[in-house]
Amino acid sequence: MNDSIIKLIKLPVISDDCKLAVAENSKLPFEIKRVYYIYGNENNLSRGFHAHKENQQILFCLRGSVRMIIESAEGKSECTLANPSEGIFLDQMVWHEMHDIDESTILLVIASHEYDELDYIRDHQVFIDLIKK
Ligand code: T46
Repeated sequence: MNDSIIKLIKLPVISDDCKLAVAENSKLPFEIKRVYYIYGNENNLSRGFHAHKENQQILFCLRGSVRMIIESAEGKSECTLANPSEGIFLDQMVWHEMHDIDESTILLVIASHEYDELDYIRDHQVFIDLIKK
């Protein structure tokens, strides 16, 4: 395990009678081109199991929790996200898996690129070969 590969990004939170977390381009490691969210995981299936060649992302768990497994050229680690204002930075060439997601979990992802299936590395052995180069 190499916990230093987990890069958490804390959003500023304004607290009054509720909490308001803000993500602004100028304070992020990339410019936001796409936002998507994942919810309604009725069968508690794990997701991810890929890396991106170019796309960079920050994943937030807005409701519930998610156990993230992360692997990069620097090693492998895992963490659990449960704070809506704290996201995990998924840089280029970071293998990621999302586990222990239940039906009520909501994941929000902000991304540096629009969707492109050609940007995905979905074969773990191909990923390992690329990061060893
Ligand atoms: C990621 C993790 C954190 C689209 O058509 N447009 C989109 O913007 C996205 C994100 C997905 N799709 C299609 C591609 C597949 O046919 O939706 C289907 C499910 O995608 P996938 O199996 O990649 O879903 P996850 O939850 O495993 O991964 C998603 C993102 O795809 C991925 O980029 O990093 O969340």
